[in-house]
Amino acid sequence: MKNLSRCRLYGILDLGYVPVENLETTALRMLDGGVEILQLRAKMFAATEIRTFAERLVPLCRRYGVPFLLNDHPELVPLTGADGAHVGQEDLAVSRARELAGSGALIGLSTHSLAQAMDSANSQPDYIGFGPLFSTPTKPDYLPIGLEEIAVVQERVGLPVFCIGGIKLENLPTVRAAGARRVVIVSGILQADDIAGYCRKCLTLLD
Ligand code: TZP
Ligand code: MG
Repeated sequence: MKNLSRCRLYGILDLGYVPVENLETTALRMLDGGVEILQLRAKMFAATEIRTFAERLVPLCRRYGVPFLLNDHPELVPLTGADGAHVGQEDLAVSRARELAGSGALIGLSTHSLAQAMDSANSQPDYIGFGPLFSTPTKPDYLPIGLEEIAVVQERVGLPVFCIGGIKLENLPTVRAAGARRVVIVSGILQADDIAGYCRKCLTLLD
């Protein structure tokens, strides 16, 4: 499985954008396009349903050697064979998520400011998300934090930093120019006519 520090493009399969019947086909398009981490985000589904979705996605991600993470639900990691879970500032603490997910699981943490990013040194996730950089309908209640702090966060936080929020192919050069090395893209990928092609173009810009 690919080492997180070598991953540049992190895709989230968000069931707010994708009907459940397209779960596997969408995941396969993302994987074919080269996403290097895949997360399932299913905010409006119960844990029992998320468990079955995860069981469907784990073998696909395994085939590509791509880490498969669950948004929230670290307790489902040992039950589904997922590689880890991602928690937000308002969710379970990273340490508790690690206990539930089991040893060796990857735990990611959302951060929304320089202060939260710096504070992640205390909770020791495996990576942080940093954003939203731009306003985004995927997470509408959060204030955009802009591009100014990306470089300093990457410099000071001794973890892989994945910039997130409103990132699309069109603004990726600007995000790169601000210093971002790794990004998470949700709606840009999921709303593309050619998902695999879109991912490939993003990867080229991230090289
Ligand atoms: N966390 C911070 S912004 C965001 C999340 C989950 C949503 C990113 O989605 P999009 O569609 O790429 O803007
Ligand atoms: Mg959460």
